[in-house]
Amino acid sequence: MTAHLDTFVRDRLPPADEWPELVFDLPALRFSEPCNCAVEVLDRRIDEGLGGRVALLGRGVRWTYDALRVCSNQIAYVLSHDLGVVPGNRVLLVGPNTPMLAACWFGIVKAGGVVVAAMPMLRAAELATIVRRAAVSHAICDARVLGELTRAQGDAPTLRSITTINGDGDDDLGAGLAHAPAEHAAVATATDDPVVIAFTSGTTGVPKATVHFHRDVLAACLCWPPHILKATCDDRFVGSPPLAFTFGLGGLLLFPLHIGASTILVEKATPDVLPDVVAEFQATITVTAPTAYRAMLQQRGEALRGLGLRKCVSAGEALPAATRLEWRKATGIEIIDGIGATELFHIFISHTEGDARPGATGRVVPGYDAQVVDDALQPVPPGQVGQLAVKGPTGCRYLDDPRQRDYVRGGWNYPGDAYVMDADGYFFHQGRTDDLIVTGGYNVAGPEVEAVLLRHAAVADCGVVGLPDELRGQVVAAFVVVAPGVTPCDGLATELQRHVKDTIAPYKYPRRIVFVDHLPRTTTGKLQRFQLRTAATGGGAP
Ligand code: 3UK
Repeated sequence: MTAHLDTFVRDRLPPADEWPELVFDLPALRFSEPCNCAVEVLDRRIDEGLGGRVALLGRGVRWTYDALRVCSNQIAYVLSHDLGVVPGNRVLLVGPNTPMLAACWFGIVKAGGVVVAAMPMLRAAELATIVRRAAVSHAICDARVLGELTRAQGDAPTLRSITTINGDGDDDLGAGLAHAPAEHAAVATATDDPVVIAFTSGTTGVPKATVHFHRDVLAACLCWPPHILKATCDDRFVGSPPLAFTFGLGGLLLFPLHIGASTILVEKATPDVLPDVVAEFQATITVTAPTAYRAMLQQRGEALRGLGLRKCVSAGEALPAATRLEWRKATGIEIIDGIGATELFHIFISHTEGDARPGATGRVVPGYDAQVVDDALQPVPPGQVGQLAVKGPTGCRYLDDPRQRDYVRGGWNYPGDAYVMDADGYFFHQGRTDDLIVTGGYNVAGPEVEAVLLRHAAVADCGVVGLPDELRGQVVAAFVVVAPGVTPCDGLATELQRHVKDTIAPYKYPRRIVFVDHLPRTTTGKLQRFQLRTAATGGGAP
């Protein structure tokens, strides 16, 4: 069965033999038809009697579950009745994290639409690419993005309607909501009707469009959150990832609401202001990237302890042991690390606070299965480096893309990460397989060297990559941001090299050290190692 009248996405899913094997072993992962995940995540809380509790907080906003449900019903009504959205249509959603953006997510899903969320800082050309790839018909954008999106429309003929939010014009959604009824039935979608198209955050190459179904969203809510995060309905979530990134969509919207907790959605949650936002809204759980935890430590130090935080989640890239240790020293909190991927929707290897091992991402999350394999895709024994393979209730389905056959092989998903698993089942990240440094015949994992450098007091942040070298094939090069008050000089470079040689095998030491003001990162906090490589080989400043 399907509720989609527009079957564009369903028609462009990969052929069945290219899908990952899907595993639904956890008893909680039995879904009945029909299934609209907006109803399951949001409306069910009202059925459970939580309607009067606070769902969303933001600047000047405090919405209960009841209020959010009504608002999302009204948005669904306006989309279906006024704007002509038909189940299966793709609806672009662009804007900074705000309560209204979140309400629109639920409204689109209730209208049977497929949400195509995009980061608000994208420019017209990038927005046009997304609109064309997903054949988007309708867009809801923050009023401040309207100019850019209107420019994109010229290059993206499928886009026939743009509605703004958080604006004050007549064409703003706010005007339409005034006449919309509070009650409006959600479209009775199927468990396997597509509901989200997430574009990969793109540390390399051309973005890929990953399709997730209603049941995938619910599976994500039922695996990592209850088994690892273990938040309660009294928690208040806050953090930096945009809702356009599945890390943010899950961590800052779906997971809190699925358990009746509150989430704080603010436009600016960069590390310089995040501690203030935590204090202002009395947040108990932070969701952000390792680089943000490091920056907060640099800027606030011991003052972080007074914030009243209970849990801290890190994902997006490897959490170095030094950052984990420093954060615990400053706050008393053991960070929960977890690796997730857009293709798998959310986190599949992680650990509880009591189960943390410095330098390890954790163990496989209940509901998932993971192994480390060699080039022939055969499992390697513990202690040996190989490629990470994973499967579970969610998995990779690219929209009409031959790269499906690279990501999924033999039923397993291959996120592109090198890992070592120890005898206890802990997974240690060794870098991206495309980032592994080979120097003089030795394999060096950039993140390992980064972790060592970060233990030095003069280092605020760093990125380690391989640069081409006639003699060694590649040399290990470290791009270093020094701590406040430290002056970069040759003496410091020598000192850092010695520090690495004293701590790990000397062949891993960075033969080249480049001091930089900042590192190139994606908006989701991921270090763009390819930028460091191209900059250093003549492509301009990183
Ligand atoms: C890297 C990590 C080591 C890794 C994401 C949580 O990052 C997310 O999705 P993306 O598609 O990137 C996936 C890739 O990022 N990575 C992410 N987390 C970690 N490496 N340790 C980590 N803890 O290379 C992975 O293949 O942007 C993260 C939840 C949802 C997500 N989409």
